Amino acid sequence: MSLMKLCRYEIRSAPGVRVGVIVNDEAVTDLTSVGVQSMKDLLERGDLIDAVSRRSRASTARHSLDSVRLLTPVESQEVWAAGVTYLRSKEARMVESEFSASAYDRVYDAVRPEIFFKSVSDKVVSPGEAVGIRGDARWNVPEPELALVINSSGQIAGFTIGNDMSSRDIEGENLLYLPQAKIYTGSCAVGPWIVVGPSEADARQWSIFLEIRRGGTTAFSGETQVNNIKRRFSELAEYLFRSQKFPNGAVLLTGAGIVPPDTFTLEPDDRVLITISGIGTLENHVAVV
Ligand code: DO4
Ligand code: MG
Repeated sequence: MSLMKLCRYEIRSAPGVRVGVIVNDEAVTDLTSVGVQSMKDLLERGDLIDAVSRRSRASTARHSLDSVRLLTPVESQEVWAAGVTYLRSKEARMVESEFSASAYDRVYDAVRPEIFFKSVSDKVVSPGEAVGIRGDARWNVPEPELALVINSSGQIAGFTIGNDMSSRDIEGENLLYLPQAKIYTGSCAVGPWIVVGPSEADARQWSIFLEIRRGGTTAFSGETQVNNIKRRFSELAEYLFRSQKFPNGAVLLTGAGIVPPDTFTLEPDDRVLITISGIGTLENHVAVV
Protein backbone atom coordinates (compact mmCIF):
# COMPACT_ATOMS: atom_id res chain seq x y z
CA MET A 1 0.00 0.00 0.00
CA SER A 2 1.42 3.44 -0.85
CA LEU A 3 0.76 5.94 1.88
CA MET A 4 1.35 9.69 1.99
CA LYS A 5 0.95 12.36 4.61
CA LEU A 6 -0.27 15.70 3.30
CA CYS A 7 -0.01 18.78 5.47
CA ARG A 8 -0.71 22.49 5.55
CA TYR A 9 2.05 24.49 7.18
CA GLU A 10 3.77 27.81 7.60
CA ILE A 11 7.48 28.46 7.49
CA ARG A 12 8.28 30.29 10.72
CA SER A 13 10.53 32.83 8.98
CA ALA A 14 8.07 33.50 6.10
CA PRO A 15 4.39 33.32 7.10
CA GLY A 16 1.86 32.19 4.48
CA VAL A 17 -0.03 28.91 4.18
CA ARG A 18 1.73 26.21 2.16
CA VAL A 19 0.86 22.62 1.25
CA GLY A 20 3.45 19.88 1.66
CA VAL A 21 4.11 16.20 1.99
CA ILE A 22 5.72 14.77 5.14
CA VAL A 23 8.96 12.83 4.63
CA ASN A 24 10.00 10.20 7.21
CA ASP A 25 8.07 12.05 9.93
CA GLU A 26 10.94 14.56 10.16
CA ALA A 27 10.71 16.92 7.18
CA VAL A 28 8.22 18.41 4.77
CA THR A 29 8.64 18.66 1.01
CA ASP A 30 6.98 21.82 -0.22
CA LEU A 31 4.31 21.40 -2.91
CA THR A 32 3.23 25.03 -3.12
CA SER A 33 6.42 25.99 -4.98
CA VAL A 34 5.46 23.43 -7.68
CA GLY A 35 1.95 24.77 -8.16
CA VAL A 36 -0.19 23.28 -5.38
CA GLN A 37 -2.15 26.22 -3.99
CA SER A 38 -4.72 24.30 -2.00
CA MET A 39 -5.25 20.95 -0.32
CA LYS A 40 -8.74 20.82 -1.84
CA ASP A 41 -7.40 20.63 -5.40
CA LEU A 42 -5.37 17.57 -4.43
CA LEU A 43 -8.19 15.85 -2.55
CA GLU A 44 -10.48 16.17 -5.56
CA ARG A 45 -8.10 14.23 -7.83
CA GLY A 46 -8.68 10.62 -8.83
CA ASP A 47 -4.89 10.23 -9.25
CA LEU A 48 -4.05 11.79 -5.89
CA ILE A 49 -1.06 9.58 -5.00
CA ASP A 50 0.51 9.87 -8.47
CA ALA A 51 -0.09 13.62 -8.60
CA VAL A 52 1.56 14.14 -5.20
CA SER A 53 4.48 11.82 -6.10
CA ARG A 54 5.18 13.73 -9.32
CA ARG A 55 5.10 17.11 -7.62
CA SER A 56 7.10 15.90 -4.67
CA ARG A 57 9.87 14.68 -7.02
CA ALA A 58 9.82 18.04 -8.82
CA SER A 59 10.10 20.10 -5.63
CA THR A 60 13.50 21.19 -4.40
CA ALA A 61 12.22 22.89 -1.23
CA ARG A 62 12.43 20.79 1.91
CA HIS A 63 12.14 21.97 5.54
CA SER A 64 12.73 20.11 8.78
CA LEU A 65 9.53 19.73 10.79
CA ASP A 66 11.19 21.70 13.62
CA SER A 67 11.40 24.75 11.41
CA VAL A 68 7.73 24.87 10.38
CA ARG A 69 4.39 25.32 12.11
CA LEU A 70 1.86 22.67 11.15
CA LEU A 71 -1.63 24.05 10.53
CA THR A 72 -4.82 22.07 10.66
CA PRO A 73 -5.29 20.25 7.33
CA VAL A 74 -8.90 21.50 7.35
CA GLU A 75 -8.80 24.20 4.72
CA SER A 76 -12.37 25.20 3.84
CA GLN A 77 -14.40 22.11 4.72
CA GLU A 78 -17.17 22.00 7.31
CA VAL A 79 -16.44 19.55 10.13
CA TRP A 80 -19.23 17.17 11.13
CA ALA A 81 -19.22 14.39 13.70
CA ALA A 82 -20.89 11.02 14.08
CA GLY A 83 -21.93 9.95 17.57
CA VAL A 84 -22.62 6.78 19.51
CA THR A 85 -20.73 4.65 17.00
CA TYR A 86 -18.86 2.70 19.71
CA LEU A 87 -20.57 0.60 22.39
CA ARG A 88 -18.38 2.43 24.96
CA SER A 89 -19.83 5.78 23.89
CA LYS A 90 -23.41 4.52 24.15
CA GLU A 91 -22.83 3.05 27.63
CA ALA A 92 -21.05 6.15 28.99
CA ARG A 93 -23.77 8.48 27.77
CA MET A 94 -26.57 6.31 29.15
CA VAL A 95 -24.91 6.57 32.59
CA GLU A 96 -24.35 10.32 32.16
CA SER A 97 -28.04 11.07 31.61
CA GLU A 98 -31.12 9.17 32.71
CA PHE A 99 -33.11 11.79 30.80
CA SER A 100 -31.43 10.98 27.46
CA ALA A 101 -30.54 7.31 28.00
CA SER A 102 -33.18 5.87 25.70
CA ALA A 103 -32.17 8.24 22.87
CA TYR A 104 -28.58 6.98 23.00
CA ASP A 105 -29.74 3.39 23.30
CA ARG A 106 -31.99 3.71 20.26
CA VAL A 107 -29.59 5.60 18.01
CA TYR A 108 -26.84 3.00 18.49
CA ASP A 109 -29.06 0.38 16.82
CA ALA A 110 -31.05 2.66 14.51
CA VAL A 111 -30.59 2.56 10.74
CA ARG A 112 -29.89 6.31 10.61
CA PRO A 113 -26.69 7.30 12.45
CA GLU A 114 -26.33 10.31 14.72
CA ILE A 115 -24.46 12.99 12.75
CA PHE A 116 -24.11 16.54 14.00
CA PHE A 117 -22.45 19.75 12.85
CA LYS A 118 -19.19 20.41 14.69
CA SER A 119 -17.24 23.36 13.24
CA VAL A 120 -16.67 25.76 10.39
CA SER A 121 -13.12 25.53 9.04
CA ASP A 122 -12.03 28.93 10.39
CA LYS A 123 -12.65 27.81 13.96
CA VAL A 124 -10.77 24.52 13.78
CA VAL A 125 -7.80 24.39 16.16
CA SER A 126 -4.37 23.48 14.72
CA PRO A 127 -1.79 21.16 16.32
CA GLY A 128 -0.06 22.89 19.23
CA GLU A 129 -2.85 25.42 19.79
CA ALA A 130 -5.27 25.51 22.74
CA VAL A 131 -8.47 23.49 22.78
CA GLY A 132 -11.20 25.00 24.93
CA ILE A 133 -13.17 24.03 27.99
CA ARG A 134 -16.24 26.15 28.64
CA GLY A 135 -16.18 28.50 31.60
CA ASP A 136 -19.77 27.51 32.44
CA ALA A 137 -19.20 23.73 32.37
CA ARG A 138 -17.82 21.59 35.19
CA TRP A 139 -17.28 18.24 33.39
CA ASN A 140 -15.16 18.48 30.25
CA VAL A 141 -13.46 15.78 28.21
CA PRO A 142 -11.63 15.35 24.92
CA GLU A 143 -13.09 12.86 22.45
CA PRO A 144 -10.31 11.23 20.36
CA GLU A 145 -11.73 10.32 16.97
CA LEU A 146 -10.60 9.05 13.59
CA ALA A 147 -11.64 11.67 11.03
CA LEU A 148 -12.65 10.91 7.44
CA VAL A 149 -11.54 13.48 4.87
CA ILE A 150 -14.21 13.44 2.18
CA ASN A 151 -14.03 15.24 -1.17
CA SER A 152 -16.90 17.06 -2.88
CA SER A 153 -18.01 13.85 -4.64
CA GLY A 154 -18.49 12.10 -1.29
CA GLN A 155 -15.38 9.92 -1.72
CA ILE A 156 -13.18 9.27 1.32
CA ALA A 157 -9.86 10.73 0.17
CA GLY A 158 -7.92 10.30 3.41
CA PHE A 159 -7.84 10.13 7.19
CA THR A 160 -6.79 12.44 9.98
CA ILE A 161 -7.30 12.84 13.73
CA GLY A 162 -10.07 14.87 15.37
CA ASN A 163 -10.76 15.97 18.93
CA ASP A 164 -14.50 16.44 19.54
CA MET A 165 -14.18 18.40 22.82
CA SER A 166 -17.34 18.00 24.89
CA SER A 167 -18.96 19.35 28.05
CA ARG A 168 -20.54 16.24 29.50
CA ASP A 169 -22.57 17.99 32.22
CA ILE A 170 -24.26 20.24 29.65
CA GLU A 171 -24.85 17.34 27.23
CA GLY A 172 -26.17 15.18 30.11
CA GLU A 173 -28.59 17.79 31.41
CA ASN A 174 -30.70 17.79 28.26
CA LEU A 175 -30.08 16.45 24.73
CA LEU A 176 -31.31 19.76 23.33
CA TYR A 177 -28.19 21.34 24.81
CA LEU A 178 -25.95 19.20 22.57
CA PRO A 179 -24.87 22.12 20.32
CA GLN A 180 -23.75 24.10 23.39
CA ALA A 181 -21.89 21.08 24.76
CA LYS A 182 -20.16 20.49 21.44
CA ILE A 183 -19.72 23.81 19.62
CA TYR A 184 -17.85 26.69 21.23
CA THR A 185 -14.44 28.35 20.88
CA GLY A 186 -11.67 25.75 20.65
CA SER A 187 -14.03 22.76 20.72
CA CYS A 188 -12.67 21.10 17.57
CA ALA A 189 -9.02 20.28 16.83
CA VAL A 190 -7.98 18.42 13.67
CA GLY A 191 -4.52 17.33 12.50
CA PRO A 192 -1.61 16.92 12.29
CA TRP A 193 -1.92 15.90 8.61
CA ILE A 194 -4.03 13.83 6.20
CA VAL A 195 -2.95 10.27 5.43
CA VAL A 196 -3.90 9.23 1.89
CA GLY A 197 -3.61 5.74 0.45
CA PRO A 198 -5.05 3.39 3.12
CA SER A 199 -8.44 1.77 2.54
CA GLU A 200 -11.14 1.37 5.20
CA ALA A 201 -9.88 -2.19 5.77
CA ASP A 202 -6.38 -0.82 6.43
CA ALA A 203 -7.68 1.89 8.77
CA ARG A 204 -9.68 -0.70 10.73
CA GLN A 205 -6.35 -2.27 11.79
CA TRP A 206 -5.33 0.95 13.57
CA SER A 207 -5.41 1.67 17.32
CA ILE A 208 -6.39 4.95 18.94
CA PHE A 209 -4.62 6.15 22.10
CA LEU A 210 -5.51 9.05 24.36
CA GLU A 211 -3.12 10.47 26.92
CA ILE A 212 -3.85 13.47 29.12
CA ARG A 213 -0.76 14.92 30.81
CA ARG A 214 -1.05 17.13 33.87
CA GLY A 215 2.14 18.63 35.27
CA GLY A 216 4.74 15.92 34.91
CA THR A 217 2.35 12.96 35.10
CA THR A 218 -0.26 11.13 33.07
CA ALA A 219 -3.69 12.06 34.46
CA PHE A 220 -5.52 9.62 32.16
CA SER A 221 -4.66 7.23 29.35
CA GLY A 222 -6.82 4.89 27.32
CA GLU A 223 -6.84 2.88 24.12
CA THR A 224 -9.37 1.54 21.63
CA GLN A 225 -9.39 -0.02 18.18
CA VAL A 226 -10.78 1.64 15.06
CA ASN A 227 -12.43 -1.67 14.25
CA ASN A 228 -14.76 -1.15 17.24
CA ILE A 229 -16.63 1.45 15.17
CA LYS A 230 -19.98 -0.16 14.53
CA ARG A 231 -20.83 1.45 11.19
CA ARG A 232 -19.02 1.32 7.85
CA PHE A 233 -17.21 4.55 6.93
CA SER A 234 -19.02 4.62 3.58
CA GLU A 235 -22.35 4.45 5.42
CA LEU A 236 -21.45 7.47 7.58
CA ALA A 237 -20.23 9.44 4.55
CA GLU A 238 -23.33 8.51 2.55
CA TYR A 239 -25.67 9.78 5.30
CA LEU A 240 -23.71 13.03 5.60
CA PHE A 241 -23.98 13.66 1.87
CA ARG A 242 -27.70 12.77 1.68
CA SER A 243 -29.67 15.80 0.52
CA GLN A 244 -26.68 18.03 1.16
CA LYS A 245 -23.87 19.27 -1.09
CA PHE A 246 -20.36 19.99 0.15
CA PRO A 247 -18.57 21.90 -2.67
CA ASN A 248 -15.44 22.13 -0.49
CA GLY A 249 -15.69 18.56 0.78
CA ALA A 250 -16.21 17.71 4.44
CA VAL A 251 -14.40 16.24 7.41
CA LEU A 252 -16.40 13.68 9.40
CA LEU A 253 -15.29 12.60 12.89
CA THR A 254 -16.29 8.98 13.46
CA GLY A 255 -17.13 8.97 17.19
CA ALA A 256 -15.31 8.35 20.45
CA GLY A 257 -14.47 4.94 21.88
CA ILE A 258 -12.33 6.12 24.80
CA VAL A 259 -14.19 7.75 27.67
CA PRO A 260 -12.36 8.79 30.87
CA PRO A 261 -14.00 7.79 34.19
CA ASP A 262 -16.91 9.92 35.39
CA THR A 263 -14.71 11.46 38.11
CA PHE A 264 -12.33 12.89 35.48
CA THR A 265 -12.54 16.40 34.06
CA LEU A 266 -9.98 18.38 32.08
CA GLU A 267 -8.12 21.26 33.73
CA PRO A 268 -6.43 24.33 32.21
CA ASP A 269 -2.91 23.58 30.93
CA ASP A 270 -3.57 19.84 30.59
CA ARG A 271 -1.97 18.46 27.43
CA VAL A 272 -4.13 16.19 25.27
CA LEU A 273 -2.29 13.73 23.02
CA ILE A 274 -4.33 11.68 20.58
CA THR A 275 -2.38 9.09 18.64
CA ILE A 276 -3.73 6.91 15.84
CA SER A 277 -1.27 4.22 14.86
CA GLY A 278 -1.55 4.72 11.09
CA ILE A 279 -1.52 8.51 11.25
CA GLY A 280 0.51 10.18 14.03
CA THR A 281 -0.22 12.35 17.07
CA LEU A 282 -2.43 15.40 17.50
CA GLU A 283 -1.32 17.39 20.56
CA ASN A 284 -3.05 20.40 22.11
CA HIS A 285 -3.12 22.08 25.51
CA VAL A 286 -6.27 23.11 27.32
CA ALA A 287 -7.51 26.63 28.10
CA VAL A 288 -10.76 27.98 29.58
CA VAL A 289 -12.89 29.87 27.06
O1 DO4 B 1 -24.77 12.56 21.26
C1 DO4 B 1 -23.73 12.69 21.80
C2 DO4 B 1 -22.43 12.82 21.17
C3 DO4 B 1 -21.81 11.52 20.77
C4 DO4 B 1 -20.38 11.66 20.38
O2 DO4 B 1 -19.85 12.73 20.18
C5 DO4 B 1 -19.55 10.44 20.23
O3 DO4 B 1 -20.06 9.31 20.42
O4 DO4 B 1 -18.38 10.57 19.92
MG1 MG C 1 -17.70 12.59 19.68
